[in-house]
Amino acid sequence: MGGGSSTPPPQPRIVYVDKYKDITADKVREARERRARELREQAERERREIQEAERRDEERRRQQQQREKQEKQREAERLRKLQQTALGEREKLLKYCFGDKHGLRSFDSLNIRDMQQSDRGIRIGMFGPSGSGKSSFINTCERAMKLTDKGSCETQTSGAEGTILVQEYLDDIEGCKFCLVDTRGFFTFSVSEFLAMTNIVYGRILPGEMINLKGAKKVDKEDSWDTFSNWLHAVVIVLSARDPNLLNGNHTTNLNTIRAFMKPRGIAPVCVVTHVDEVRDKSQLDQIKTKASAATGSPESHVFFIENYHPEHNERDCNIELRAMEILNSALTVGERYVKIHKQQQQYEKEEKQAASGQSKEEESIDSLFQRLCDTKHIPHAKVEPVIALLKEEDVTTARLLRDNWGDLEDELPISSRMKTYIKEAISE
Ligand SMILES: Nc1nc2c(ncn2[C@@H]2O[C@H](COP(=O)(O)OP(=O)(O)OP(=O)(O)O)[C@@H](O)[C@H]2O)c(=O)[nH]1
Ligand SMILES: [Mg+2]
Repeated sequence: MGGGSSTPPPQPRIVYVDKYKDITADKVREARERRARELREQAERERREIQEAERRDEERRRQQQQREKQEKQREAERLRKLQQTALGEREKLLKYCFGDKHGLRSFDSLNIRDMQQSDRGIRIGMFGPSGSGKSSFINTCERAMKLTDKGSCETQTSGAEGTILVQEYLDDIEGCKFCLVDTRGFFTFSVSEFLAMTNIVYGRILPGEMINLKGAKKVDKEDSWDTFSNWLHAVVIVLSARDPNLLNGNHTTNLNTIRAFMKPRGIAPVCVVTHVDEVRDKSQLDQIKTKASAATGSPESHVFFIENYHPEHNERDCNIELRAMEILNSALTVGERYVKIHKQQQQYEKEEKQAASGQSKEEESIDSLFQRLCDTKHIPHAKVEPVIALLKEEDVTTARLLRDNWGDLEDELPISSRMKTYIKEAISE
């Protein structure tokens, strides 16, 4: 092969690059400064973020406090309004006069002077099984009406079975035109207890009187107090929400006789169900209401739940008091209606009698007036004969003359004050 001199292959050229050749001291400084600036900016950002988070926390706390404060203010305002409402209701009840509920116009043609002049006004009786909370309910009403922290009615009494005690409450409030009548000791719903109840309804038992059902002390008709203003005008049946007899329906049978007694007479009872605080499952309340209504014959609108004041419950609770006053108002409403029904029945009877005898009221003779009195009040005629004789001697021969001269005659007549009340009632009818 020609030549033979061959050129050696080119050696790879190695170029050394000094990658730091551009790094001047300035650039290093710049880079450091940039880095420092970045770090500073990051620190600043983080600081701001922390500050912002703190500010947000603070804002949240402030808003929470604000909300709590507003909630407290709202609560205080709600309480103040409740207290005002309770005070207003109390004032209204203290000023209550007979006829306020239905309006006096609805009594236009009826003689209601006895109710208007009575100190006690509408008498509201409490009935119900022993321990149901009658006395506690009276205490709750007393505390609401008298603004005291304790009622005067004795509760949880261990009254012996077979005796019933009747006591009046709220009659001591000056000018109060209704009172509550407590009955203590109903246990068995027996015939004797039913009779005792009717005696209480017709005012044949004086407040403070103890009835012994076993007959040791029978109600003496002569001692009775049975003018209409002393009857019960409203009945409240108190049942306990924890009473098994209410829940299993036994009370519907137990109270049969009482319902049968009240309905035709126009007595519509109000039902109060106590111990509602002890009903844990509140969804049971509807069922309890239905059962209480069936047992008492009260429409469901007249069945009220209440958690009574307990003797150790010293703080006032406007909700409890408002409920108690709502019940009182309901009792006054049914009471007025009962008075109206009773007076109308009386009036119809009188008109029928007058029509039958062909007499007009103004012409009624003294003999006929006293006969009527003896019939309605079960007075032996012999008792009134001396009075009739005396009146005839004075030429008082008609009911009208007796009425016109009553002021002069009243003190002269040789009769008891109870009889005088009867006569006064009869001539003013
Ligand atoms: N938790 C609670 N206890 C009540 C309530 N009402 C009454 N009590 C308690 O039940 C018990 C009986 O109440 P009273 O008021 O004495 O019952 P009463 O119907 O008057 O009973 P008698 O006079 O025996 O016929 C007492 O211990 C009361 O404190 C209520 O609504 N809730
Ligand atoms: Mg009692």
